[in-house]
Amino acid sequence: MKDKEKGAGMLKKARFERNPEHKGSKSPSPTRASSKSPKRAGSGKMSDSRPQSAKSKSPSPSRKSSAKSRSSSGKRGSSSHERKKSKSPSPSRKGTTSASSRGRSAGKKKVRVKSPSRTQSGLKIRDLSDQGLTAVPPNLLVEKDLGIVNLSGNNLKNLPPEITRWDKLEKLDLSKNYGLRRTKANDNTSLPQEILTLVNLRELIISECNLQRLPPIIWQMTNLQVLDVSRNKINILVPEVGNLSNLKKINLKHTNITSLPPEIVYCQDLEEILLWGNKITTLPETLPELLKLKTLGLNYRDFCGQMDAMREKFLNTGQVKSDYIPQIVFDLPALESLDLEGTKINNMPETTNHGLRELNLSRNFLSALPRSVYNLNHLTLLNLSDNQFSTLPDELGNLRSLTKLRLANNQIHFLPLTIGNLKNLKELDVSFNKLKRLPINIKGLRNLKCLHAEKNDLTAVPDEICELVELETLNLTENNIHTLPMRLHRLTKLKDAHVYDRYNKHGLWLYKNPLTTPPMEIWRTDKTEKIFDFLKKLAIIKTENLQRQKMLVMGESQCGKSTLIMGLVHGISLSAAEEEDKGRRSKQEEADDNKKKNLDSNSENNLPEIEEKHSEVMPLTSKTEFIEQTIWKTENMVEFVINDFGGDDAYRISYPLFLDANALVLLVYDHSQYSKETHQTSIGQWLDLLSRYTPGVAIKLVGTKTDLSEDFFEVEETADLVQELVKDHLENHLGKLQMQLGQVEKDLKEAKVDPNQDYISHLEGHKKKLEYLISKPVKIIPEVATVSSQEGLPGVSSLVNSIELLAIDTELFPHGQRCIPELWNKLRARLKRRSGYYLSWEVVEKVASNCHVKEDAIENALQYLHDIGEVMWFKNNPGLSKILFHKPRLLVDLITSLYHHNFNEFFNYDENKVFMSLGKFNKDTFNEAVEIFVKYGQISRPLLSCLWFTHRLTDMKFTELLELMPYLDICYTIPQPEVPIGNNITLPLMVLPWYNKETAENDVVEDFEKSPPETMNPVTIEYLFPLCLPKGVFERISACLQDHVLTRIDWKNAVYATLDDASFLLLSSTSEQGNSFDCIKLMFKGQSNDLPTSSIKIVSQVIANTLHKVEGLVWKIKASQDAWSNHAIQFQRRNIPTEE
Ligand SMILES: Nc1nc2c(ncn2[C@@H]2O[C@H](COP(=O)(O)OP(=O)(O)O)[C@@H](O)[C@H]2O)c(=O)[nH]1
Ligand SMILES: [Mg+2]
Repeated sequence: MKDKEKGAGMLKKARFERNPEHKGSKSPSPTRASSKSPKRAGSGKMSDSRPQSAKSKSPSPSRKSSAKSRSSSGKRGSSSHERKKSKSPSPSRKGTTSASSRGRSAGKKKVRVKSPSRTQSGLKIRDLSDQGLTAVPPNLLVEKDLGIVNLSGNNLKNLPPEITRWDKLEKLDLSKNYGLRRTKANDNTSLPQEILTLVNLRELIISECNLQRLPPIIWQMTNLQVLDVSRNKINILVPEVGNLSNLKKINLKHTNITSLPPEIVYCQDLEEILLWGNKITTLPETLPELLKLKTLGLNYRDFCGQMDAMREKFLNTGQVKSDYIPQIVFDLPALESLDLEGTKINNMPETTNHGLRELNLSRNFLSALPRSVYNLNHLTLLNLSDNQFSTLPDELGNLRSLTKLRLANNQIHFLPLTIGNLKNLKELDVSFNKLKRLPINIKGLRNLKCLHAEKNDLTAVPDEICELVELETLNLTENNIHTLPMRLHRLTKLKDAHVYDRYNKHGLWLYKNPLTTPPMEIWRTDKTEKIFDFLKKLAIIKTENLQRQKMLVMGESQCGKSTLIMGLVHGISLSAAEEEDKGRRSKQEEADDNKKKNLDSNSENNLPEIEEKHSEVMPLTSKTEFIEQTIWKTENMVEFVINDFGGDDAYRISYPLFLDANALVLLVYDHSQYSKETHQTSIGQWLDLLSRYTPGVAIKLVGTKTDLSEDFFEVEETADLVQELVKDHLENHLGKLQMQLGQVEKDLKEAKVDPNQDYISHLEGHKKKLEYLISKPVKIIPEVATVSSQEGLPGVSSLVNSIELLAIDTELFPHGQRCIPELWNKLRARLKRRSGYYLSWEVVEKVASNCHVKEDAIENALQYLHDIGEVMWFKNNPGLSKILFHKPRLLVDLITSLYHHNFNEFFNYDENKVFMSLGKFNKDTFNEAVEIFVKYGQISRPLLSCLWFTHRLTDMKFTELLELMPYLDICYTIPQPEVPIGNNITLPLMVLPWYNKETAENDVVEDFEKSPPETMNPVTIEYLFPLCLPKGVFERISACLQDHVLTRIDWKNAVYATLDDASFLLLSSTSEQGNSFDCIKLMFKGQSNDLPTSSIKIVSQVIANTLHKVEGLVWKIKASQDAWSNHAIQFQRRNIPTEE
């Protein structure tokens, strides 16, 4: 075995030296690369020079640079998806009967839940309510650390002096103890003097005790924050209440009082005064001085209670002004809710209730509001229903906090345009008005869930309503509407029609309209689906000039992509396909046999036309090779070319050629395998790939295999999780970009201190790129589709529906609907008729001119043909932009023949006669050639002929293809010696760096440093990738370097090579743990102390060009001042200088 390896090494050695004469023992041997070969290679003096390019320029003198290799670490924000549920127990509510739980307390014994025994601060809670006690139990009196004592519903006459022991008591409930009642004015025994020692007592409940006077001692309990004296007929609140300076809430409901003492304002902390159930006639003028008063619980209707019919009529017609609501109500600055419903007012004074959140003015005689209402910044609810408004001012749009706006039953003719500013609005009720149309600005109400517009004079529904994607209810009953907008189906949350939710109309309501589109049999339904389907079809049919669009189906291998496509295109389910497949397989075997027999007839001159497999059912049993292309026309005649990507790793390097930001991506994941843990492999890495290569691309997520799921809810839950994790993923990505932007801005500032133009330009370019990428995130189409390819294809038809709709969405795919000159179709047909693998630009121009397509239209025409998948044209790829792949299928085949997920099956010498007949291999030479290929990616000419045998190439075509391949950036070729030396069976002709399996260890760097001239430190340039380097980029750099180096040794992660005046080591390191950036390190050694500027220029230009091809990639270069100031580092995209 050892010997064999050595032999392979000997053979390979020759491949890396351009000058066969120098294949001396000191030259590098790639097989032994890991064992210090760079050193030896270095000692080989690298004197070999390529005969083709006699570059000889003495390196320019420059200071020796000592760029330290630094590695900066970047935080990769780990996103946590656990939603924190922090529900703190609220024992104080459960343990005692508070005023608010009145009414429930009757049944309390039956439903008594185990109350918590401690307060939040750890004090004891004692609930002795409804025990029939006549005195406080002695054992309670000796208890320490009591926090809450509930003695409600007993028959206590007083509290004993021993309560002083309850020194920590916070809350005391004495409600419903009728024995506490005292009639004599000076009888103070119910609450003893000792209660004043309870300095921690914050809350006292003494409601419903049948008191006629409150025990005066209460007014000395100045620490009280909550006082509930409701349901005692006290008739009057004494001025001493003003002593309670810490009071926050006072409950005075049903106490028979008619006013409040002015002294109440001394309770400056008051937030809540409850006065319901009293006949309040006046309020003290001082009330507005309560700056914290949020709630004034008042029955405002009392103020107009005595209105006679005559006066009411005058109010209604505006002949008199309503002025009986005390002005002070409108002057409470912190008031949160004001309910003046049905108070018969016809005007409202200016208000200074700046804290108002809810304002109910319904059922009055109002036709206008004071301006100050429109400045209520916190207002969330405004109810003006049942009034006399005929217009509303533009200022309505100032109320940006509004979530509910009720305008029903007025005389409104039109809504102000500013209504669109109410971005937070969830509910808008304009029913029973005189609206003829809804303003188009209504589209601004992005959060609207409910729109009531019944009983108006609407003659149409504006298209803009279709933007209100949160709508759940849209009531259009009794209007004059003939047609519904075609895009109404976008309102996906508008699911029901003509149903009730409790007593409210819910969903879409259309009764009592002269509707013709859709017709009655369609719109009379309780699910909007039928209506929407009708409208969608209509929309698609009415879309003119809809062109074929490209769809990329991506996702992990075996997640169900190809099966899904079968369902989409042919409506075939898995089991049906398996049946069909069986039949086909036997036919296929037959055909294969025939093929093998015909093998020797590969000397034909003409390239065979390989038919594109349009719409042909693909075999199921075989895994998808690199890419399958299928043309699909939906029932509604929306046409796609589907690119089904083989998910296998082997194909990753060639993906970029087929990714397309103009296409719709179906990102497929296996629903049954999906979890938070598998997110990265099943979805995350694909999002990363797409963000890198096609910023801004539209992505629809599709979960397959839902049949393997237990129930429907699980499917929904998983889809929700997907949505959440994807959102996090993209936010995380954006966060990283923003962090980088911050960093580069900082770097720029620092760089300007000691300016170096090249470095600054590099940073500026970096900054621009980051800004561009931040502005162009991939677009995730809302709603994850979930499908199964089992019987009945559940979910597939709705996926088809949504794909069709995406295709006609001009915002997403503006190019999908364009007018195409007839000539372009002619051009297409003529181009397709040409033979060969690709067409040169001259041929393209000739064909175009024959079809009368003008020169300046060629590019547009080609772009169009590229978009619809008829040709492949890499407009932005400098090497390929002047080549046209007029038959994409052939390009796919070409790549597939080199990158295969299952070469083991193909490389079977005994089964596959091609190796013997075409490759002239014997078993040993074959094994050797294969081993070199799968280990180092080196392919010899005979092996390549075998891989390409299905193409039946002539020598000329073979050479032509060989010349083409390097332009695809996936491989490089090696010139063959003019005089064949020995056995060329293993002599490499082409190298595919992707296959190289040998990793360079750390010692290559040491070796490089020690290599001669030993006294010199290498110049180091680092490329840092804060967003990780996609797979395959390093390999592409490796391939592209070939044109510029003299000798080289390759590893999987490194290239060591020589140029005229220097040698370099290129090393890629990826950070698996994510605690530092991916990095490509470039180390140079010149022959003297001078900076090897020209070599650095060449190599850094190759790197820059390759990196620039990845649109979404960002990188930062770290290098010494020296390198920057000599303009050595190339960082912009350029054509590589061939001659210095
Ligand atoms: N149960 C179930 N199996 C499926 C479904 N779709 C695909 N499969 C199976 O999943 C495997 C991979 O499918 P395939 O379409 O080749 O995956 P691809 O690699 O993503 O193209 C095959 O064995 C299919 O039979 C599905 O909806 N339900
Ligand atoms: Mg597949």
